[in-house]
Amino acid sequence: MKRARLGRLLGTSVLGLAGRLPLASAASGWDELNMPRGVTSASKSIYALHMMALWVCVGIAVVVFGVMIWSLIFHRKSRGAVPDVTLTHSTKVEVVWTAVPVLILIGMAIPAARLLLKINNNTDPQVNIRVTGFQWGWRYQYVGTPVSIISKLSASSNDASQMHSGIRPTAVPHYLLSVDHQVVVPVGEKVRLLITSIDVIHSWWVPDLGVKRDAIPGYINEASFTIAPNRPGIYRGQCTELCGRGHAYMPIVVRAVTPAAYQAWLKQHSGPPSEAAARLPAAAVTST
Ligand SMILES: [Cu+2]
Repeated sequence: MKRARLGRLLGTSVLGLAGRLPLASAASGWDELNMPRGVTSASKSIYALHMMALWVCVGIAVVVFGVMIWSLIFHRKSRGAVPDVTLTHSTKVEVVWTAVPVLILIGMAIPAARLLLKINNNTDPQVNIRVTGFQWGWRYQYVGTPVSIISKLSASSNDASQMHSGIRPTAVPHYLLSVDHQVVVPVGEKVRLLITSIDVIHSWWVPDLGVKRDAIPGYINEASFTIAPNRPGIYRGQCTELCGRGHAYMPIVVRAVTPAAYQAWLKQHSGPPSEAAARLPAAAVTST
């Protein structure tokens, strides 16, 4: 009885946690427990590599635990098994158990290295965006245009996060994963991000895009992605470098739109930079 209750409790907790995974996208069932497939060719390749490594691990586990369990059952002392004290060294066995793991590792390293080269190819972008992390938000400057936006936690999430606000966070849509100004990008075009920071180390992470790159003061890190033309939508992420007390309050929201809608959006926002954008460093220090 007790065991059944414990099982139910664990099941409920695990499923409850999975259901609440903040960045779980439209996945359902078992997919919620897995990493997202994403909407870029890089994210799909990362997912495929992850699944390949998973199944290799499952295969190894089945063989290793299979032999262990079989030995425990059929070669136990109570069945009359006696330890082999004569076998102290076997060159053949040592060669096999060294060569097999090496071959498995090489087999996994080759596609992993290929994919690393592919996802780090930042050449020939069609859109360049300079991303600057600050405590606590992100500034996006569209290179070659006057468009510059500051993206901070949405008012609804901010209000609910205040102590004694009386607002239940679960009642707020996309709590801590919504912003006041979303970064807009076109689908089907290669977007290159030039990522840096003005204070401490942050990290720009949007799982559905397959992008996670540190924002380091004094350095410019590059990352790029191309969202599949048939996947316009909203993609959410977070800062993933512990960056201070407001670390949990600097989400990222990417709105992917058609190239025509993107051009229209650019035109609409091509006025002089807002006052907030102009005084970013001071605002960054005082904002929460
Ligand atoms: Cu941060």
